[in-house]
Parts: sequence; structure tokens; C-alpha cells
Amino acid sequence: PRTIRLDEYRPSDFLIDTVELDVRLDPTATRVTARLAIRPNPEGRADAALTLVGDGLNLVAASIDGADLRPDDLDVSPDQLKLANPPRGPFELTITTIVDPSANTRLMGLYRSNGAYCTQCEAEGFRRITYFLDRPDVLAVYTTRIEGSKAENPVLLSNGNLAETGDLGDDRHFAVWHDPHPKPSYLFALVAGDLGVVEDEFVTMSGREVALKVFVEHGKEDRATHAMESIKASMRWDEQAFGREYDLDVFMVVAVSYFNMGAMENKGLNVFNDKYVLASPETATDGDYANIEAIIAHEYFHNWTGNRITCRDWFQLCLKEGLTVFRDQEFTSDMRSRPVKRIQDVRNLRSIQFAEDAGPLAHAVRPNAYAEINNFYTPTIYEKGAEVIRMLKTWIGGDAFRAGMDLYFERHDGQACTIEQFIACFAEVSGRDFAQFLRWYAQAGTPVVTIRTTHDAEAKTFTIEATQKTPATPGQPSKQPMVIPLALGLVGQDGDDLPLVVDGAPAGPVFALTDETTRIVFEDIATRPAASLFRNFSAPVKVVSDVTDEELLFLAAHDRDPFNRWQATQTVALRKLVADVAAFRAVRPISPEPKLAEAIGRAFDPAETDCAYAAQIAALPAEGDVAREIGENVDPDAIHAVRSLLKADIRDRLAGPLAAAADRLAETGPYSPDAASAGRRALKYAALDLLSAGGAAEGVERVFALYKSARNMTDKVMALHALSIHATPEREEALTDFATLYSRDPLLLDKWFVIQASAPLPDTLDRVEALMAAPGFDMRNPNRVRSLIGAFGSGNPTQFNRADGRGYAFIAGVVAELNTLNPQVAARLLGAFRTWRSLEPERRARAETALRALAAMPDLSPDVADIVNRALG
Ligand code: B3K
Ligand code: ZN
Repeated sequence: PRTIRLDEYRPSDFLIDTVELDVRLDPTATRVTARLAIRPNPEGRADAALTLVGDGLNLVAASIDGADLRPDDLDVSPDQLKLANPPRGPFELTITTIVDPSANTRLMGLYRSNGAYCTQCEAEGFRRITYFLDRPDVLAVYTTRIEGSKAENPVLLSNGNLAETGDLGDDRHFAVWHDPHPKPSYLFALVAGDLGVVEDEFVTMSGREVALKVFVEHGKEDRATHAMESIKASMRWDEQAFGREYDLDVFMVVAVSYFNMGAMENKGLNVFNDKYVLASPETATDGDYANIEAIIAHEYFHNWTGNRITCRDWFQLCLKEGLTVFRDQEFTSDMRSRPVKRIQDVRNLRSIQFAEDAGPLAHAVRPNAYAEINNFYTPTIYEKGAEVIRMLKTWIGGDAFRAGMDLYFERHDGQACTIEQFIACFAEVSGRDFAQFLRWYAQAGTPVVTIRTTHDAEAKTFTIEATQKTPATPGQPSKQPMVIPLALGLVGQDGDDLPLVVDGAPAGPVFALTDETTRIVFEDIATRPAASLFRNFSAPVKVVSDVTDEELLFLAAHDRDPFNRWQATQTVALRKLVADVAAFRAVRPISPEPKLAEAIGRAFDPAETDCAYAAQIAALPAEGDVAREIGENVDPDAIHAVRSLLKADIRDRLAGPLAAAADRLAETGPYSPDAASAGRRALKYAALDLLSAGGAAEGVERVFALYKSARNMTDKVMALHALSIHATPEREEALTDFATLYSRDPLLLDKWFVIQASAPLPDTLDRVEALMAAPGFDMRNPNRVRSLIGAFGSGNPTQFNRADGRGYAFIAGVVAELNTLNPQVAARLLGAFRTWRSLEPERRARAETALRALAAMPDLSPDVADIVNRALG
């Protein structure tokens, strides 16, 4: 496939002001007539041809201003419709195409999900419905008429407000929707089917009444209330936090069971993976409740950051995604615990984005070239993109940030924008020069900041010397220094922060590191303080510091920054795990670590009231964190073994408090998914996870008892997960029981798949292969594939990286099968290979063999070919 480059951007030669769609639904031959009001773009080339793109389309008829076009007036193929010499003034082009939604297994464009019709157009799905200028900088007003069978599709939905409905007799009816807000084609949506609905209402801050509707499969209406509450909370929050009001008469969410990703922010008609809508205490976990709230919010917030102001081109994807992730993170922080949310986000950033940044798929937050845009919906665009916004806010301060956002909304409403236009708003309100800051968008790779600290007792100074280096990434051999906001505190022996004085004046607490090396000399510091660096994770960097384990353990107890209290324990644990892996591989003894156990033990102190936070303290760094820290010649089995030993050591030291906590935190009243209750459950699992470390009989018994007595899905799933890690009879009994009870509900079947696919046990791959043939598994359903195969590839470090290479061959085999069926899902599965180069040589060779076999396959989809080529690149 052709590589698209940012510097080749040209405005469209034509614009489309209005689109009138007439869609006649039919399971295999849906007829789409598009009436397009087209005019030359004054910013385009004067005598350009008009080229509309298609993707696998079948043209039935075309006319200009009512006059039929004959085949030789046109240059038509399934992939384009070209008029060499279109009118040079405004004209109306009418195009009729026939599409087959039932044959659409790629789930892009118009397709069927369990009998309903639905669409997915981002990034380039609209061209699978009709020929179009399918690019985000062509904004049009859409009117959509949908006609179909009344019995099969009583519900007919599209973007905007409902303008008209009518009965045509003979089981036919229609609905007309009008969306007054000009939008790019990727935000178009259509849904039709026999769906249940939950309704509510929201009154906006200016008094506008908005009807709220959540559509689900019949019989699942009672699982839609949490989603509905989340919509209202999101609407209220966006008014309060950003002054943003909703702008249509109706806001709709539809849950579908076949969906390539999480959800889609189509204007006024968000389409969701049902996994992120449906919840009840009997069917959903605390994690599901939290995800639904966050994803509903994310899609809703896109109404302003993405829809009202959209992207000029797909290179600007982070303009809407990074910003909207930042907004949903802030929402969750306000709804739940801010420190816990920050810790979870940073764990997630490190495990997926740092891993991507350190491997062959590394790319900039704003890439400058792509072969397949679908492969750029990545942790770098989303999560690192959000960190860049957060740094910007940390750097210029909260008030200037809000003023910049206000200016952005005011100045660019209704436009398709670039990162430069966005940043210019903040430069203007803050008076700062953003030239260097913009490198965050251009340079890939995670900067490493090395910090050396020195205390001069005589001069009473404490010096921090920070050196930054961003490693080379594909296509970017050398890097320039970034603007890195370093938020810090110097903690004195009494545990309080010391005043920060630089050059005789109060300074900080945020310091911008702009050079390769920055020295900051703090004055009036009589004794060496403990340096609390990058408080609240003030920059997405990897920190290497000479702060000692003793100082870190002191910070773990005293730092007033909750993030760094957590980070301190994590850093000590990570250093130990890395040292232990080296010892283990060299067959040297592993040293005990009583102080770490003591720090973790504080999480289980009955006096600790913030359980969700305590649960974060209690959870050790993940195996992937250790692998990344080691960086090369990685042996996943050694990491797993050493981490399990550390857990068992901690358990032995804390056995009493762990058992007491598990008892104290046992569920008493009815289930409530609120953050405090969820936090108590999380801490209980942390205790049980440690108690059952190494498959210890007493701990396993406790977990099994919880499994059997559980009265909500969170307890059931967490107990099943804890049991599934060890090869015990209880494990098998519980897995069989769960299947008997729940395997008819696809979303619960998915939980059962994930748990089995992620077990670090030698027979896991055999089981996964067997489950693929079991009832309920469906290669065409992305949720099933991700739960069984995706969890194995990306959530099971020891078994995916089996020494015999079978894990690699297995994933490559599934990718080969999905390559034509659903290339996007296939390409996503390949993400499992994002760190293959850091493996020890034998595994690395086996991973490479699997990737090369894929690369040699004929007819690779652009999606898969792009990932394979870059992974091997
Ligand atoms: N914008 C969509 C993602 C579309 C992915 C297309 N391959 C969901 C979101 O980020 O909110
Ligand atoms: Zn998004």
C-alpha cells in the first residue's frame, strides 16, 4: 500500500456542503442513493478532476444536476468514481450504490450485528457505503432517510434530530434524520433493528431539554441504567469543567455485539461495543462499571473535541484522541479517586505505551507518514497524547490551560484543525513559546531522565542534575531535548516538604527541563532531603535516579504526594525484581527484602481507609514492567518465577495482617459498584492474591470459599482469576462451575475465556486451541477473539513466549485466518509482537520465524502487512 505523508497534505479540490442519503435496507442488497451538493474549493486547484473514493463499491447509477451520466462520462471502479471534467461551479451529483451488509465481516461501513444494521465509518468506512470525499476536512450537513421492513427494523436511527417518520404500508416504513452540524463523513452513523430502549432526559445549563436514549437488545434494558447515569454525569461535568453544552435535541447510545473497538462518537448517535454499555451486579464487575462510565464519558466528550472541532487530516488524530482521553481521565478523577485514577493511568501507560515506544512499532504522537491509518489508533496517539496535554497544563498552569481551551472552542468551532492551531491558542493565552514543546508531537520514544543529587552540608545546598536522552526509534536516529516539566518536592526528616529556594527566591514546584542537562541548586537545605521527583508523574518519562532505597521507603511513608508514595514502593520493588532476575538466571541466591514487605504491609493496616489506593500499593509491578526495565535478553519465565517468589516472601512476612484484611473486607451488604465499595473489594483481592501466592493451600482454600459464596460478579470473577493461576483441583472445579452457570451469556463467556487464556500454566495454549472449537466461540465476533486469543497474546507473558515458539506460531496462524475476515482485528492481535526484539536470542529467533512466515503470505491485507513490515523493519 501507498504511504501517505503529512507534508503532502493538500486541501480538497472540491467541497460537499450537503448530503442527502436515501437508504433502502435489505440484508444483502441495500440501496444507497446519495445526493451531494458539490462546489469547487476556492483553496483547491482550479481545473482539477473530481475523484470520489470508494471501497469495494458497486455503482448502479449516477447523474449530475438530474442528467444521467453514461459509463463513458465516468471513470468508475469499486475503489473510485472519477469525473475528469466536472462543472466548475456548484452542482448536484447523485450516486446510487448497492451494498451487501450481510457479507461485511470487516465490520467497517454498513454491516449486520445479530440481525441489526449498523455502521462504523471511522476512519475510512463511509467509502464502503457510497463514493465520497472521505476525508475529515470535508464537512457537510447530512439528511438521512432510512426505509426498511417495519417488523425487522422498528427502530431506524441516524445522526441529528428526527425530522419525519412515515408508514409506507406493506410492512415498510421510513424515518428522516437531519443533523444541522456540518461534519466529516467518518462521523456518519445509521442503526436499524428491533431494539429495546431505555429513556431519560437531561436539561442543559442553558435550559435546553435533551432526550436521552440507550438502545440495547430486547431483554437487556435493565442492564442499561448505569450507562444512562454515566451519560447524565458526563453532560453535567462537561458543562462544569469546560463550559461545553450539548447541541442536539436527542443523544443516543446503541449497544451492538459485533464491534471492532470500544465505541464510536458518531454525532448524536454513539455506537458502542455492548461490553461497554451493559452492566448489572449479576453480570458485570467493578472494572466493567468503571470502564462503562469512562467510555461513555469519552465518546460524549468527543462531541466538542472531535465533532464540533475535528481533525484536518488523520495525522492530527491525537488532536481529538489525546485531548479526549485527557478529558475522560479528568472526569473519572472527579467522579472517583484522583490519585487512584492517576496510578491506574500511569500503570496502563507504562505497560502499553512505553512498551510500544521501546519497540519496532514506536511512532510519534503525530506521525508524519502512515501506510494504514487503522493501525494508528494506538496507545501513543491516545495515552501519550493525553500525557502531552497534561504536561501542557502542568507547564502553563490550570487557569491558562482553561483560557486556552476556551479560545480553542471559540476560534475553531465548526473547523477541521491541526495540532499547530490547537497549540497556538495556548501560546496566545500564556505568552509562552511552544516551539520546543511541539517536539512532544514529533519525536517518538520515551525520554530517559537521569537524576543525580548532591547535598553540600557546608554550603547548605542540594543540587539536582537532570540529564535527558530520548532513545533512537525507527526512522528517528537522533533526538533533540524536550520541554520536560519536573514537579518535585524535597522532603525533610520530619516528613514535611522543605521550602524550595533557588537564587535566593521561592521557586517551583514545577521546573521545566529544557536542555540536555539542567542543574537546579536549592538553597538553605541543612540536611540531605529525600527528593520526591516527578510528582503526580509530571512527565511521561523513564526516571533513573540515585535516590536510595532507604530514601524511597521513607517517601513511601511520608511523601505528601500520593502518587509518589505509591511510586516509591514500586521503584524499590522493581529494582529488587530486576536484581533477583539476574541472580535467578545466574543461579545465585535471592536476597530477602523485609523492608519492602513492611511498606506493602501498610496497605493492609486496619487504619488505612482508602482501600482503592491501598490496593495499588499492594500490587507489585507487572511482569511486563520488569521485562521493560531489563530491556534486552528478556526471559519471561525467569521474571515470572522471581515475581512469584517475591509474592510468596511477602505473604510469609505478612500472613497475619493479610488474613485479617481478607476477613475484615468480606462483603456484607448488597452489592454497590461505587468507588469506595469497589476499593474494598480490590484490597480484599490483593490480600487473597498474596495469600494464595505459589498455590499455597490455605490461600487457595480461602479463594475457593469466596468463589462459592460470591453474590456478585466481581467477587466471582476475581476469585476465579486468583484460582486460575495455580494448577489445583479447585481451579478446575470453579472453571467448570462458571461455564455451567454463565457460558450462555456472551459477555460472561468472554470473562471465562480471558481467565483461561491468561493463566501462566503450561497447558494454557492447548486449552485455548480447544476452546476455539467449543460452542460460543466465533471467529467473526471481535469480543470473542480478543477475549480468547488477544488475552493469550498480550496478557500472558510466559505462555505467549513459550520457549518452543508455539505461542508465536499460534498467534500468527490466527492472524493469517483473520487477515481476510477482519483485517483490523487481525492487525490488533499482532500487537502481541511489539516487544519481540527485546527477548533472549532463542525466543527472538522463534518470534521472527513466525513473523516472516506471515510476511511471506500472499494477499496480506494492508492492515496486517503494515504491522508485520514494521515489526520486522
Ligand atoms: N474514535 C473511535 C475510534 C475509531 C477507530 C477506528 N479504527 C473511538 C474513540 O476513540 O473514541
Ligand atoms: Zn476517542
